Amino acid sequence: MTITLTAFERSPDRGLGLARDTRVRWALEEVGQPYEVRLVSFKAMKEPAHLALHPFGQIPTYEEGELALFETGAIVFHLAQRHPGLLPKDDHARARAITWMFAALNTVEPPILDLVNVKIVEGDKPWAKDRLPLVQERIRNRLNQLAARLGDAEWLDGAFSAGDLMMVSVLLRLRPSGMLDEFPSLAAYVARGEARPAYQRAFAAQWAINAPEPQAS
Ligand SMILES: N[C@@H](CCC(=O)N[C@@H](CS)C(=O)NCC(=O)O)C(=O)O
Repeated sequence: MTITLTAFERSPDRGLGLARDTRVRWALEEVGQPYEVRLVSFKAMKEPAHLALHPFGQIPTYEEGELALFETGAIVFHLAQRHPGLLPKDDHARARAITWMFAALNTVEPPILDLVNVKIVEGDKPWAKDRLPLVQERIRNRLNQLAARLGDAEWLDGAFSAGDLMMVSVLLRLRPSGMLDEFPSLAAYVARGEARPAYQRAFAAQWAINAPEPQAS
């Protein structure tokens, strides 16, 4: 059955791969499932046809026959349950890998998203400058805790899992700020994720759409 994702017609990150379709593409590549992509404009994302798939008018969405999903956590979890490669067989190890998926989305991603909010979305507000250090401090706390748990391990809990895929995807969003480099072990962890052939294929696929146009000289 054909799998179809939606993605930005033109990602605001100009090909950095930070839009959330990349993590779903990565999961699909890890489990070896082919997929198609339907590109949507910001306008189309807020129109009824897309809202029927995604109640919040966002990307990505996932369609597979009669099944339509939104939320990258749910989509990656669906893929990880259906195909080998992203979740361990052992019950406890599997539950821990799922825990890391939730931790990435629920505990680590929110303060990172706040950084984008305070710098860009709320950047012109009078209080934005005062709020920035607070947001950065929250991120540093989380990253210190995460780095302590990772230690010198390759992945968060044994073999690479959907938990790592989600955590690396979330941490990547910090790269433009330079904050990831303050945590060398996490920067190396992210680099290991990016080095995976499945990630490389996912990145290349979004780059083919989002790479900046060459400047006319
Ligand atoms: N929690 C959602 C977040 C989805 C999301 O924020 N998507 C962004 C692109 S990465 C989007 O569509 N932004 C445009 C908008 O919200 O209008 C998920 O993980 O799928």
